[in-house]
Amino acid sequence: MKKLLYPLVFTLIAFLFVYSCSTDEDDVPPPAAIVKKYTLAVTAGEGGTVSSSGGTYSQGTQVSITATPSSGFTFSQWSDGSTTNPITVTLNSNTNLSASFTAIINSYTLTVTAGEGGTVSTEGGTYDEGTEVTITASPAEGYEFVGWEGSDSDSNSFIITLNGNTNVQALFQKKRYSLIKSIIEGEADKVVTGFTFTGLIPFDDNNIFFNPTRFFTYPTYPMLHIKRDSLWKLHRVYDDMHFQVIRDYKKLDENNFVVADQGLEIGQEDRDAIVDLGILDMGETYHLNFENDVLTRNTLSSNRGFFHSIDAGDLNNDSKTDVISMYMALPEGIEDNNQGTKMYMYSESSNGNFEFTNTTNKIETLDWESTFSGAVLIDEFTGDNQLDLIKFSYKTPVGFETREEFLYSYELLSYNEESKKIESLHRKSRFEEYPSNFGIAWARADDIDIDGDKDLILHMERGSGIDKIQVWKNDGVGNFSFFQEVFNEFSDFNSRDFEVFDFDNDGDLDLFLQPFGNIKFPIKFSDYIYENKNGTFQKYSTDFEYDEEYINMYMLKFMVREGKPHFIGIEEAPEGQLKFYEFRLELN
Ligand SMILES: [Ca+2]
Ligand SMILES: [Ca+2]
Ligand SMILES: [Ca+2]
Ligand SMILES: [Ca+2]
Repeated sequence: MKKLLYPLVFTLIAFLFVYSCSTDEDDVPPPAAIVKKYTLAVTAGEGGTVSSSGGTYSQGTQVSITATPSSGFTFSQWSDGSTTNPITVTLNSNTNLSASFTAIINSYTLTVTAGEGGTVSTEGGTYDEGTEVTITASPAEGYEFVGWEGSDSDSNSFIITLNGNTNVQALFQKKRYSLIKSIIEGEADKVVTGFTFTGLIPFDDNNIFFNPTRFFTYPTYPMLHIKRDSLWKLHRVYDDMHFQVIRDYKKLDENNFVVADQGLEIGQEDRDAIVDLGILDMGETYHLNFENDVLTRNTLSSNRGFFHSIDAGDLNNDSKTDVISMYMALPEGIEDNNQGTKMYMYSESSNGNFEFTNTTNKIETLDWESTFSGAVLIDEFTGDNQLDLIKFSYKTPVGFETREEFLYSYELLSYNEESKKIESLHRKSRFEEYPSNFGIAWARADDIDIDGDKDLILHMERGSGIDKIQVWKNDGVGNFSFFQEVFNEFSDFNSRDFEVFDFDNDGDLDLFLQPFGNIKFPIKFSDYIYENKNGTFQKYSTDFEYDEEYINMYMLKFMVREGKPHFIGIEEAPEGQLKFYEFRLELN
């Protein structure tokens, strides 16, 4: 108890002492009041800044803060609800203050129109800045969407974000192609794939003859009649009419045509350097008649051989059609009279009866008969209105010896009234630009440069899929010189045969190189068309392609239907089935 009492007593005495002193000195001021401090924190929301981020201030201090909006924004309000700017804050407590800003919304006009040939999903309207509007263009029947005026989008449907007044127009054009797909079911032993590309004969608007026999491979297959109603349909299989390999054909009139059937490839069953004599199965020259929906066949040649090229015309001015069928050589040891290249001639017995007899004796025997030739052509080349005949030389094939002086040449023949024979007018050899070890295998004549004489387009081959297509120009009397190489071994697709047609409707003939063998998809038609520009062929300048549904296309064959260019495409399909595609081109 004693110990607790002492501090209390001491404190009491001290208090009395202090109190007595105060009462003795009246002017001493009271102790100063303690000044309070507060913090101010100022922040800016998105879209602006504030003049101060705050700090620590004495109680009652007034602080002025300015909120400054960024470009595209306005000041909205302070976090205390005030819209005064600048704002003055009196610090009587710790204070947080935030400025908020609002984006300025502009409104813009969108105008959407459709060019000829289609419609658009919206006409547009007035929208706040930044609004996203989806626009879709829809082509009318027979038209296709090609792009937008006012937008880089190449899709027919795209989203536009409005950041200004905007005009867009959907552009359409007449469709460059229309497609008819026909799936033809055939019996497995009548229809094969991997067929040759030369066995399809587009006979007329509604009839195609197709022999799907393969190169080098047994068995042979019958001729198929493929007929078009609204689709192409397998109309008839000619089981009694097989071909070895149709190499070339020539239409004589609306009912008659002749074909060169080469047989299997010079005994080269396996394409090595050794001629496989044992499997030789040679072809013939045939005349075919198609009347009353029935195809009939007559054999013109009397000896089976490697008939490789055919053409027809009245060569000796007697009004009876003459057919020249060119026969490539057989190796020694087969039949003596079948060796060497020979041209056979078959002539009508009377005008227009299409009954042919062998008239080969009307052709002068050439001193280079024993050399190889790959193609013949009949047309008027010399400016005398009398048909001429050209025989083109071929390279030296495997297993043969050829006289050098007859390589890389052509021979032009014409009818001689005195001798009554079709005689050589001249031979031209050794073209500088005639590439060594290439042979001419296919030829067509047309006036490429519109100067009144027929020029030549030539396919030449080295074998193993190495091909060239060259143009030779006529000097007016049948002397040809190299002009242009249109296609060569460096081109990135396979082509051997070609057709001419005025694709761009400007009066000159353009070129379609018929591609075959795993044609690239999408199918870029423009890769295969060469426009005639004042006599020079140039790749077609406007890209257009088929990309809708994958097709493993094997070949595209040109045909004119109803006056328009068409491509007949055949797809690689399971055995026993053919898929026919008809592309009608609209290039004007
Ligand atoms: Ca004749
Ligand atoms: Ca002539
Ligand atoms: Ca010409
Ligand atoms: Ca043209």
